[in-house]
Amino acid sequence: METVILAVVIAVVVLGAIGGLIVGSRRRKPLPPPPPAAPDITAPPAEPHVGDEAETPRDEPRRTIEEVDLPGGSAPVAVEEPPVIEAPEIEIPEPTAGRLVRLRARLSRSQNALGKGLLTLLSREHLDDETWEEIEDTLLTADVGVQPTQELVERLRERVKVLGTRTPQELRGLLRDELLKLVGTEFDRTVKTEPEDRKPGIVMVVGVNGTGKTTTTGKLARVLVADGRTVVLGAADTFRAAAADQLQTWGERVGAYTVRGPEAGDPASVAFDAVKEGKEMGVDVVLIDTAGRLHTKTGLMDELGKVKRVVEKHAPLDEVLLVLDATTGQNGLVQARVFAEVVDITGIVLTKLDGTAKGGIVVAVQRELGVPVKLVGLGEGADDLAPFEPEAFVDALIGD
Ligand SMILES: Nc1nc2c(ncn2[C@@H]2O[C@H](COP(=O)(O)OP(=O)(O)OP(=O)(O)O)[C@@H](O)[C@H]2O)c(=O)[nH]1
Ligand SMILES: [Mg+2]
Repeated sequence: METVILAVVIAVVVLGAIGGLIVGSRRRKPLPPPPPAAPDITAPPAEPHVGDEAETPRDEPRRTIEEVDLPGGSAPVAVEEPPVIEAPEIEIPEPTAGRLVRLRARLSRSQNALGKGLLTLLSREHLDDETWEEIEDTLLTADVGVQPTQELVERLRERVKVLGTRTPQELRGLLRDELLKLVGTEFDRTVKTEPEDRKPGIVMVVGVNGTGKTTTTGKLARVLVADGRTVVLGAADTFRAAAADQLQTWGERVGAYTVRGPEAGDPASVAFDAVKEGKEMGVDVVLIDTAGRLHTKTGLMDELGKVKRVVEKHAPLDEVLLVLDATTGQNGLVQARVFAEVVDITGIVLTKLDGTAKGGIVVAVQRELGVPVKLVGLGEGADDLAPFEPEAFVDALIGD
């Protein structure tokens, strides 16, 4: 009996599909309020189209094909409504070109003492020894480092002498020149994510606790997505479940899938799996976030070495980014040295440059490792990560 009723219902629905008569659009559930960021929220609700009416109303109890006992099992197929998949709301991050220029105000504000301070000192009428000492102090306070400071002061002294009388314009040009030389314009600062011979590109992010690794990994995923690339994230910080959640949240915002492992599991195997899944999914880049570790803890540093070796069973890493908190100053150099010994660092990310006057660390750390600063973090916002451009950086330091 029940079967007969079901069959009749189905037949009616199928007929309805043909006639376009049965289920009026008014019977549908009201649409949920649109997500705030969806671009089409201003559009009026779509008009019903031919064939729309054939859909089983969403509030109707759903029947599976097994419940419908019809010979041959071919007829009910027309009734099966495709599952309603709610597309997650995915953000389209803003493009990365010129980001440092956009964030320049922040740099200028925090690095005021360095660039403008130097300019003011250099503008003094009499550049006596005391003034040169002040210039030196300014550089040292900004963490430029002893050696680079001495070099810079020496060159400035020389050039100022040659110049004789100086206009403010000349001084600015001279300082810009010398600072640029110090920061270095020769480095290749692109983040390597596109190996020629294979996919995906593999990037690992390392550093001590709280420097901004996970945030940077999330921001970098956004940068890549903005550039039209597909990304898988590897949550190889297995110390805390919250760490994987944090990364996954970043990923979800831009539609990047996150590979995670059990809490307290082996980070190397999560990293390995992330690359494996990235390969299988055919994505462009796999970004691996690692747990913060003190460079003084040998066991943890060994573990990091292992993560790298295990991932390299797939392919060599394209990029190992060391994340340094710019506010920690010279201590960052010690960290850099130890990390570089364990995993070959290919690029430095300097975070929290918005909150320190110690921008000179850019110079010091590059000297220390012979590796370029490739990215800088200039805030907690999702798009506050910028490719490092020496010119924009120096301009921000000394102002226009
Ligand atoms: N102001 C500012 N804050 C930042 C920047 N980058 C990261 N942060 C903040 O620094 C804090 C730590 O960031 P995380 O990304 O969790 O650091 P982590 O290195 O992953 O930390 P662990 O995994 O615990 O070692 C967060 O509050 C971030 O918002 C930056 O460039 N500027
Ligand atoms: Mg983290």
